[in-house]
Amino acid sequence: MKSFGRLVAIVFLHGVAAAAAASHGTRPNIVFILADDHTTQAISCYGSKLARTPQIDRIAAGGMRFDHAFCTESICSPSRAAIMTGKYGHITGAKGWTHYDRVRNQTFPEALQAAGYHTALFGKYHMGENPPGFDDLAILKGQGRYRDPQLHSKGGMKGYPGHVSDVITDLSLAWLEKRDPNRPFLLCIHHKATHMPWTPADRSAKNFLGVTLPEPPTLLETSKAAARSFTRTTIDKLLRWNRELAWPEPAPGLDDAARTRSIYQQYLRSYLATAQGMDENIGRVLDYLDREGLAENTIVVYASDQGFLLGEHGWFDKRWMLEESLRLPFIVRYPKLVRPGSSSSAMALNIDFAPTLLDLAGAPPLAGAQGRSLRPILAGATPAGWRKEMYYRYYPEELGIPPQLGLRTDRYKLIHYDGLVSNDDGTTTQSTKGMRPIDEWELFDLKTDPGEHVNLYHAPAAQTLVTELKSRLARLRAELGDPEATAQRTHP
Ligand SMILES: [Ca+2]
Repeated sequence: MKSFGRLVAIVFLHGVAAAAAASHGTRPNIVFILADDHTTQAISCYGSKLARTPQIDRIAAGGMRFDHAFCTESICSPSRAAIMTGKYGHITGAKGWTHYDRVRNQTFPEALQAAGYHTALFGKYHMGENPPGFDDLAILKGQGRYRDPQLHSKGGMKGYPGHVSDVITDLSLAWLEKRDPNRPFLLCIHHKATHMPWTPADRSAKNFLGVTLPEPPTLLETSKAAARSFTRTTIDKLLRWNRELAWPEPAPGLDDAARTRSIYQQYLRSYLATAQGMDENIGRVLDYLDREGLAENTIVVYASDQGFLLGEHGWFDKRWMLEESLRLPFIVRYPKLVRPGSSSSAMALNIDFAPTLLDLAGAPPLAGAQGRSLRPILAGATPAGWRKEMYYRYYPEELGIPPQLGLRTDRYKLIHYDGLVSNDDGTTTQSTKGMRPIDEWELFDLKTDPGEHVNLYHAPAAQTLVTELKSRLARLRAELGDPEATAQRTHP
């Protein structure tokens, strides 16, 4: 009967914890789960045919799925800066690989900490070490690594044996156990998954052995646009990272198409298995909230810093303003406010996350935040006049992808590729030779051409529309305070 005594003790202790949890009034706890490069095409509640993500689906089943959530600036650091500050990179300084100005830009964790929240972050930050706003933290060194990661905490750098998704979750659950029960909490769980080099735990990799994934119809597409023609994000180029990926080489003698198909299968198996391990770990956190009676008064957010191309247009990567990479998964569960199993087609941006969470927590808004609180949408009523367009920037030239900016409306997308691009096929991601100027536009009608295949920019019938969209782009850019008329030109 030893276990009976233990059970009584557990029930008692849980009762104490539940009572203490209720003592901070009605202010909600927040679990903010941020994935890296996890895209909606790989998430089953978004209709994926590639894989099941039962735990992410569980968040959606209990809350609201946003079907038109977008990032304002792709790649890890600037999107994370936008998420933390609620502002664009041209305001915070987080353009490309530069970090946001911490002195001039408060983050939502800082605001919540100041409002009395107990705060912690475990996992990837990628904007320097020791960010303000967290009572406790353990941050991956740089990008972090999948196996036996090192994390920087207030006690210094420390190595942790195991797979990074498990380690980050172990640290998060241990923190929940020892948190201050008299205060509401903010727990940021920032996964490394599913960033390259996709390295699943062995248990996850086994589940995809011998699995053949469906191909996107555009896997073998070759682009005619000059701005796209220098990219090194074609599927066959993934093998340049094979020192880290350690994938088997495609069989000798394959033609180009068969070789691309073979690499695509290896890519998807690795990516999806890495996601599966993260999904399992998300389930451990949801189980904890259920077990401790915390689920009712805890906002659970699942998001990624941007989407990713999974072979569409023949590519991997995230920098393009195309739908697969511009769109990010964004799901919010909050039983006290949000109808379970609901979805919204309202346009939500990563800069909305901070204003939303502060609003829901009853904390003051961030000064100068450019995003808006999604609270009314979460409550089931999209305000009249809610945004129908968004502004996108991508600054650095990398992987043969030119700087770009653009406008996405509820129907159209206008992209301006403007800057230098390299056709260097070297082995580094930062190219310094073979630079050439690009100044090219694309216009897509997302209603008639959701796959973004037909560039209407030069079509005579589209010229009135082009003029109107350029005007809207200029107006939005001015409203957001972006001083650059076009992407920064560094060439003569
Ligand atoms: Ca990312």
